[in-house]
Amino acid sequence: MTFQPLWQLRAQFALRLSSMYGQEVPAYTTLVEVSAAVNEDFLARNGADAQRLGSIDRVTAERHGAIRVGSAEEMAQVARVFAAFGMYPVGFYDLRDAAKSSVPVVSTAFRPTDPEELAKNPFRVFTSMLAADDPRFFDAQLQQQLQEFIGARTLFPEELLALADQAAEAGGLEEANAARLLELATAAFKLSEDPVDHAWYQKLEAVSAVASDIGGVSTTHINHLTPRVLDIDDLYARMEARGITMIDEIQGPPRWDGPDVLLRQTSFRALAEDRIFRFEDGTVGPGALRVRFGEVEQRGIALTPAGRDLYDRMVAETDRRLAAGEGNGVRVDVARTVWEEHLPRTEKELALQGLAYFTYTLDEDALARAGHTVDPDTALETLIEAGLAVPAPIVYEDFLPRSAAGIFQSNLTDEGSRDDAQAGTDYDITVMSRIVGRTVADPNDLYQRQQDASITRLREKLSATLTV
Ligand code: OOG
Ligand code: NI
Repeated sequence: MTFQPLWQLRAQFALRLSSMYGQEVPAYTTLVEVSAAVNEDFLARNGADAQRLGSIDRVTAERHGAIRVGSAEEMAQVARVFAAFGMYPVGFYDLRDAAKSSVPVVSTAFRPTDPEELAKNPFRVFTSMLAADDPRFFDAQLQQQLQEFIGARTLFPEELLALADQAAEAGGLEEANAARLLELATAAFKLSEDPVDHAWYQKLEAVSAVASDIGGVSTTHINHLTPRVLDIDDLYARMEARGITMIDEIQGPPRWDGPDVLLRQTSFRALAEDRIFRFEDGTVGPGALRVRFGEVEQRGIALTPAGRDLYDRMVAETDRRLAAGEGNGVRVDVARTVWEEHLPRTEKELALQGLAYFTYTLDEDALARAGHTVDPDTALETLIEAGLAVPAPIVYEDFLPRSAAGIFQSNLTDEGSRDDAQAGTDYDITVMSRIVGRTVADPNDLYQRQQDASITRLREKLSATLTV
């Protein structure tokens, strides 16, 4: 019997979910095929440079999933399941205020946090919890009904939770237990064939289609599973050429002639899926729901808080110019102009200005040319400028609230309803940590730690202070 460490369990979990979801949503399989072709062609065009933001093996296998749960209790349970795959909560996203329409959820993402673990398999799941206690969306009676409905269901059977705890504790499982864990964990995210209570579903849908997708059914399911591409513009064009209509624009940064930062995403609209309903007269019959969609992403360099401020200002500036009627209303064109005016054009410049995260390695040849030694008081900046310290980008492993809201929103046919005269309930990263039962990491701390570790190695090698 071979012992399966967490990363192997994670890699298999991602594969299992992918094949299950591909059977449920055939268009996803098309998306994966087109993504693979885009990546192969990109690699052929760009050679070794293509792999600066991750090896082709990692990128080809890379997925993020999105799931939605209904209560703090369910969130705590799903956190236990993900811990069995070495996936831990990172980042807090409040989509209630990020979206114009009614999106009553708060979210985190479960993912590996160590660079080596990310390199082995970076599977991550954006996980949203219904803010069922927020009176802007749900009145007292609906809150009560939601609590009862969600409280009465079991998303994750005891056997799954026990095996998950065992895996997390031991850092893996023996083969037979591993197989059982994978079977139960995958099944927990399968689209249910249970009849959907039509009246209840519609009642929630009037508030928000997201609320009905979460609280209107007896189980949870994968909402989408997202492959990563190295050229999202190429992907977009190829999908449209195949007759698959994508949302109007790619979310996040524009395509431009400089470093890609953060995350660019796009999706195709939710497709009608057959579901069984139980109607008010007691009859059971077929119907359809449109909640699951296909999404694809391209990842760029992680930004420091200073870089993120600049990004936010550039987004605001893009909004301002668009509102003023510039660029014929085409966001990406306006954004590209703003990017060209404000964002450094090279990774080296991003590094020197402290706008993005990098790991630094020593160029031994450059050191030899410099006489094998550097001044002990040298600043890191000087070494970067002289080409002795070579920055390698740290890829952004997280999400963008505005894009997430845009993705949610582009798939809602209805605005839903919300009463902004009411005060919303308070959620933040501390509250989320309490809910999931472990500290939700701040993504910047993780990137900073990785960058610092590389600088420490340089310091030791060069016996220099390398002030930053
Ligand atoms: C999650 C939407 C957010 C992303 O990639 O930003 C997301 C959802 O629809 O449940 O997945
Ligand atoms: Ni997504």
